[in-house]
Amino acid sequence: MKIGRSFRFTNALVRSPARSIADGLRAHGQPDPDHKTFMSEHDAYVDQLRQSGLNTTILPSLEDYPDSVFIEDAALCFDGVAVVLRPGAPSRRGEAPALLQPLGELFSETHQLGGEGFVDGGDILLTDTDAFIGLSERTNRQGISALELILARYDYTVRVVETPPGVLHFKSACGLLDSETIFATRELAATGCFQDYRVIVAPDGEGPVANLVRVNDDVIMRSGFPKSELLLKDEGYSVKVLCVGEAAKVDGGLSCMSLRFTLD
Ligand code: CIR
Repeated sequence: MKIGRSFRFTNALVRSPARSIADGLRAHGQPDPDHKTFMSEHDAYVDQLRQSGLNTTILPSLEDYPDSVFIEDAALCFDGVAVVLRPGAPSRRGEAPALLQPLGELFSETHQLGGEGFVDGGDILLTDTDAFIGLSERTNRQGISALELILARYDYTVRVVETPPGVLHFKSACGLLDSETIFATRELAATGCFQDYRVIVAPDGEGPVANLVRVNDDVIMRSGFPKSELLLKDEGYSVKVLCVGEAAKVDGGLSCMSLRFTLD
């Protein structure tokens, strides 16, 4: 096992937002995202990944799949290995087969989730040693068992956890800060699921910021959450702030718009 494998990366894969993003799934009837504004926020996101040291490949948009910009839900990547998942939402199932070719070109080892179960990448938090996988409306036990068979080969201990009620994905409520530290909402931290880790709790009222990403030396977080920004800067992290307001209208955050990984 390599220390830092959970946040030291060389590459990222993103998918350009489709014009159909206005039809993206959302839980609470938020307004439609505007494609042009989404594009400019996405450009800034890609710029930041590149500034954080990632060789970033942009895949073309998929108009038939409004939510396909949220590429992280359709695959899991680590250490030169790609696993094509099976998203839980029926309208998103086709996003996974669409990744087979691009991932096959980049990775020497690719797997497809076996069986009939479902897993969304947004429900998987990888640390250097553990794969926390949240049961959610998108991820079920059958899917987790199939993924466990694959992950066991790569030195990950699978920890099945509960996504808090009303939260879309497990990682909507947490993000990795470093090999020992996780940032989490108060509600998720209180479950005790991260007992072997140092947990920094998101300030009250700033729950949505928990879905941050650590990329090499930087922690990338959503704008508009000043208490969290200050807290993480005080903890010594190099914080980069991005606006993802259009993604948020369809329940998207920061982690879900990229797959981050290391290629030799
Ligand atoms: C969905 O409901 O599937 C999309 N509108 C948003 C997915 C965001 N993905 C994530 O948090 N991992």
